[in-house]
Amino acid sequence: MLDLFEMLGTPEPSTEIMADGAVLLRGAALPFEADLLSALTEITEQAPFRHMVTPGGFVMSVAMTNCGTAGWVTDRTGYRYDRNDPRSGRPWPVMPDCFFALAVTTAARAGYPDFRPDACLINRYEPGARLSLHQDRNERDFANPIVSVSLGLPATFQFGGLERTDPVRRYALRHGDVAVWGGPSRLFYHGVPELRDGVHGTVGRMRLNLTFRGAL
Ligand code: MD3
Ligand code: FE
Repeated sequence: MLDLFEMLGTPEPSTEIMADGAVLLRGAALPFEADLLSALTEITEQAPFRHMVTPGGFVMSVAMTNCGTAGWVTDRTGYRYDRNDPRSGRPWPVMPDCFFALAVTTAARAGYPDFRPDACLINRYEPGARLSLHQDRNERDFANPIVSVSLGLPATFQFGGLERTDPVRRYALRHGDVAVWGGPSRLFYHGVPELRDGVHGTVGRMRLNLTFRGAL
C-alpha cells in the first residue's frame, strides 16, 4: 500500500512483535548511523571499552562502557549501577542527544511514550564474544522498558521466558535494528551466542549494542 512515508521516500521501518511488550523495529537506527558512531567515538575516548569481571571471577568476553547519569558495572563485589566510571573515578560521559532522541522516539513507537533513559550500557562484541542467558534486574523500576540498538555485525539473539529453563526463540539482530522490551517481557531471560566472524562495511570486525535503561 502506498502510504505517506513511501511517498516521502522514507519507508516506515517494519515492526515485529516478539512477545507481549517486546517490539522489533527493523532498521530504525539507520538514518542516524553516522551521528551514533561519531558520538560513540567521543564516549570511548573518555571511557574506553573494558572487559569487566563477574562476581564469580570470570572476565567477560563482551567489552563494555557506559554513558548517562549512571552506568552498569560488575566486579567481584557484584552487579550495580554507578554514577562514576570505576576506572577513572569520574562521572560517565554525558548521554549524547542523538542517543537519547533515538531511545525516546523508538520507545514511544513501541508503546512506551513516557520512557526517559538515564543510563546507556554499550556492549562491544568481537568474533567469539558471547553473553550468556540472563535477566536484567539491576534497574530500580521494571515499569521502564529497555531499548536496544544493534550496529555492525549481525548476531543471533536468544529470547526465552521468565524461567531460565523456558524455551528460547532466536532472532537475527542486524545493523540498525532497534528492539524495545517492556511490560511482560521486561524480565525475560535473554542472551547472545558466540558472535560469528565477519567484517561490517562501516563498523568493522565487531558488533556494537546500545541498551538504554531507566536505572536510577
Ligand atoms: C530482553 N545485551 O546488555 S540486547 C544487555 O545484544 C544485553 O548486547 C544484549 O542483554 C546485546 O543486558 C541483548 C537486547 C535486550 C536487552 C535487554 C533486555 C533484550 C532484553 C531486557 C529484558 C528483555
Ligand atoms: Fe540483558
